[in-house]
Amino acid sequence: MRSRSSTLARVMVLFTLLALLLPTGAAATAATAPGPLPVVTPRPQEMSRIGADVHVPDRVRLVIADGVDRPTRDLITSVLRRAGASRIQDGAGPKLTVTVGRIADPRVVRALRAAGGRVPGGPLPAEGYALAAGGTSVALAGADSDGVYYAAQTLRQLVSGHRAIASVAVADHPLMPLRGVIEGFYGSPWTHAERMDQLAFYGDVKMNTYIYAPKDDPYHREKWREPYPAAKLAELGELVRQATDHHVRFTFAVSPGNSICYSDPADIAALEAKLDAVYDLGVRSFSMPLDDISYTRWNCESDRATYGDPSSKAAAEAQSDLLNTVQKAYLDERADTRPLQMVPTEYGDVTDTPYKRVLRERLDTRVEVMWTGTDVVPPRITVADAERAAGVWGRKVFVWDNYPVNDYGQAEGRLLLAPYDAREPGLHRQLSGLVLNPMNQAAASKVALFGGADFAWNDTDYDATRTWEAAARHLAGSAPGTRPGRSDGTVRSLLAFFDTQHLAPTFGAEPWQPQAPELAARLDRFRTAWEAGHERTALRDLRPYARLLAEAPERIRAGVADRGFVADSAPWLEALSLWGRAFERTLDALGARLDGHDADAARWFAEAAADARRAGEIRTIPGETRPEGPVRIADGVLDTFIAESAESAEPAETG
Ligand code: 14T
Repeated sequence: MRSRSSTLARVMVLFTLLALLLPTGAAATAATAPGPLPVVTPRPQEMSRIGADVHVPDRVRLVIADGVDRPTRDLITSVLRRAGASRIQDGAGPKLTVTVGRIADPRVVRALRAAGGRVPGGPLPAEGYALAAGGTSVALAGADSDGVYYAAQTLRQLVSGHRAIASVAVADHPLMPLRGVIEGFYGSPWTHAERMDQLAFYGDVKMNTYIYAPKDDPYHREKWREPYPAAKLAELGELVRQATDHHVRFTFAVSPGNSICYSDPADIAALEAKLDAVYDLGVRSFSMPLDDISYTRWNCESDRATYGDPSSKAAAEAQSDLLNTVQKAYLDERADTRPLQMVPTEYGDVTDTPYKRVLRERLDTRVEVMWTGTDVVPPRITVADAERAAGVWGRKVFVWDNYPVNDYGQAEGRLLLAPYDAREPGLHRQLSGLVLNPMNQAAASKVALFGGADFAWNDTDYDATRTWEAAARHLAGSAPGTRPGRSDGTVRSLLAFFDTQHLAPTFGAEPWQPQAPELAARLDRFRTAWEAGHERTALRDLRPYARLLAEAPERIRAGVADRGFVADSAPWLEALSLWGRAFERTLDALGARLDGHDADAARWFAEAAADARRAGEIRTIPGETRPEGPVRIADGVLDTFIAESAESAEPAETG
């Protein structure tokens, strides 16, 4: 990130120099010359500058062609208002015209040309769009209604300040057809309000899939035969509408594997009744996860009679029969339904087994098979692994990525706030899609989900750091009309906080992302300088970061627009205040000792130790996460530094 901002600084210096050197007319042009490309997340396939920013006047003409839905129109209207337009009309007159519609519409194509955009040679891929903003025209052209919505989501990110839209031409489409989130963790399911907020967020980051599969919703798993009570069903209905409004497919999952009798028609009927109830609410995507069940025992005698003695192979036969029936007898009978999705009982490896062979050969090829990568919580997902997975499952697989889920022991006391990382570019060629399994803390999960959305849309150009910073800016938000840059302090505080929650565990002892890499690097530099005899320089250089950490909680509480994030992080922020103070006190103590003020040093080391002890007593919010425990802040990095500094001050032992 450092190299990028210095490049930017150099470009800006260059423009200033040009402006000074050129004659006045040209200098005026140079002063408003095209700036750097705006950051749009997910990163578009193609984006280039056309010219200077498009001016947004008071009155704007908005031309809405056929095939644009109300949510898209509302989004565009609110974007234009935020950009400074106070009157949006459909008649001629205003100096800026915004045209929105399908690429198949000649009127929209003309507008695209007028705005300086390139008209794509071939047809746009599904969900794709072209956008251009230049001169006095802005045009948004979608391949389909999703594409138009995504064009509007891009436009939202092009508003570069009051009354300005970045002048760019964009040609864009997703590389993975299925992109999103599976609420598939153990422990307290998300609340209704959290889900409503998430669905809107998915639309913002161009995710199109939300799979409803909370392990601890009894009606999803243990009591799968029982219908949802009326109040729950009403909530599901509201979620389906919210999903539709944000171009997300609400995918309903039911997991009968713990008790189903595959050969009992009554159980098949119970399953169909379960699907029917949500089909009536508008659900058209369904999933039947068969993970975390025993496949070496039957739940009824008739399965033994039908499939023989229990075995993984017999289970695969029974499972394929069930899923094929749901696909053919249920889904194929209903218009607009998507292919069934499933999670196999063997979901975390690529070893060919009798179970996988049966599913590969017997399961309807349209059924989407999920796969978690080569471990349940995979330190990396490679193209080679995905190729093998596609081989053993006989189709492209659908990744269920267990990041940033924190429902297992190794994640105790942690928020997982590292960037989405270590998934290999090029995966889209082997995958039908990618969904992330998030944390119980819904809003805090957005840091990783932001990255997952970016990767699923455009894995080839994915940059973990770029998307991490964009996530921080998104969470920080900014009130309409505030000057850009006003939230810089909040964003820096967020990134410093994320760094203290960077460790990404696995089911084993080795984490796949290290703890607090930024802080660790700064402490390393400190130690090197200290040992080289530059103690005062070392202290001076480290101080601002200690300050940043100590102040981050208050800045985050005061400045982050996403209040859910602040609520989710509450115990961690509380602990970080104490750890930050302990950090600063430690530096005070080291300085005092250098100055020969040993009494002050001793007092400050003791204060630091007391703060660290108190911080260690702060626990996760009861009932919120599955493993509950003391919250951890940059553990193994900051605690080590504080302890080692105090130890180094202890009088040397005399022997
Ligand atoms: F179906 C799967 F793809 C999957 O990952 N299932 C669960 C999931 O619900 C859970 O959130 C995730 C992380 O803990 O891992 C799976 O659950 C397990 C897997 C294990 F190997 C729970 C315990 C295990 F030992």
